[in-house]
Amino acid sequence: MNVEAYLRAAAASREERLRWWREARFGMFIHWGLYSQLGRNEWAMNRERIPRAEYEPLADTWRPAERPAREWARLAADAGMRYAVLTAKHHEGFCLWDTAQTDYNAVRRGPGRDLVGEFVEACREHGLKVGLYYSLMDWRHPDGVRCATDDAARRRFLDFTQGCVRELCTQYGPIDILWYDCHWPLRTPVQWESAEMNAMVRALQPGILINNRSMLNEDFGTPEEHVTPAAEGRAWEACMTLNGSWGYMPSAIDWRSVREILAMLRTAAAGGGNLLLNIGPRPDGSVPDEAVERLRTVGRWLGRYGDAVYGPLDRVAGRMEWMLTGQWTLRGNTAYYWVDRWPGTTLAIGGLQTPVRRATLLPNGTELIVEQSDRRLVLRGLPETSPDDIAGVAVIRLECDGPPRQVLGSGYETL
Ligand code: FHN
Repeated sequence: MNVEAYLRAAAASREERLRWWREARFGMFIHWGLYSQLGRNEWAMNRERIPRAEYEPLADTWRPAERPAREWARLAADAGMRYAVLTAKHHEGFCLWDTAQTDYNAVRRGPGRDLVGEFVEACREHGLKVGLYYSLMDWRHPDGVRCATDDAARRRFLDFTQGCVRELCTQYGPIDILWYDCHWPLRTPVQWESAEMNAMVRALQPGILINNRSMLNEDFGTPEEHVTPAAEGRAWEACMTLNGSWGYMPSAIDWRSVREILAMLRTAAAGGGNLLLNIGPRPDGSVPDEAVERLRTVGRWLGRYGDAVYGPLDRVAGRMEWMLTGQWTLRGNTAYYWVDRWPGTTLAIGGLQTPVRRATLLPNGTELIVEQSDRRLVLRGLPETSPDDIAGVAVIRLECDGPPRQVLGSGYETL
């Protein structure tokens, strides 16, 4: 395999393949598996050292409700999410599709159904792009550990892995995202045959996006539980939980607020990245109320202010300064100021170098009075209190005479 040729070819088509994804901005992550029945996070088997004989009967007791993926897809669409990624196989090794690689799968065991197929169908019914998560690490496969020290075991495990990935790329029509996870116990992409495997994937799914967790950078980076922009030009997607647990865990009660979710979304939008926000459905597939409430509220907010989030945006870093009343997203000659601390009837912004032609309040475009000197912009005619009754995060659109630029120096000069 000519790995350099593979990497060059993948790079050549990358921006075109990424176009829809960059503009989509926001996706749903779904962690659902045998572990959901325990309700103690997807790592319970490992952290509690649950014996295999005690864990595997979960494969026969699991009885998901009728097509819960439709509820997820509808919720994702209501939340303003444009794509969804389902754990087709997590570390526990249970496959949610009808794989020929192992009988430890949702068709042959308890569910008696192709849960991946139901997910793909539901996504398409709701206009969502389809992502499949695949854990390279496998706690159940007999070669899942010894593959690191035994060549024959590694060959068998790679054949299993590549067999699973091939099925996911051939059994469900167009797949938009392949989301690998956890490369333990192998230590290099050569050991994983990552280039060979991903070349197979791209041959089967020419438009697919592959994340960076098969030990090759591929199409996008995946900061986890923090929203940290990658270097300019590098696509990235922050994957985040709503309550600190990926898999269902009712005792994880520290739910992120809508305002925290909007702050994550803004940081992603301002940094040229995406947000993949997770739900951990109950074993029957239903979604915890806390998640439903938050996601529907975020969707209502995006229905009003989505212009500041979706589509091609410019990076804020290096162009705008931090402020006390709000934060920025940018597109061309337009700046969106997300006001999460409402200042009252007047808003002042220092250091804006670009002339502002027009300032309006989204979503209805209420005109604001613009007073601008070379040192500060003052907007008057604002309502006394925040006009956003959803999350108290209003957005002011500044239409400028050029790409917006704000300079406040070291921060110590004032007058
Ligand atoms: O161990 C997994 C974890 O369970 C979860 O799936 C996250 C999601 O990105 N990935 C791994 C931890 O990095």
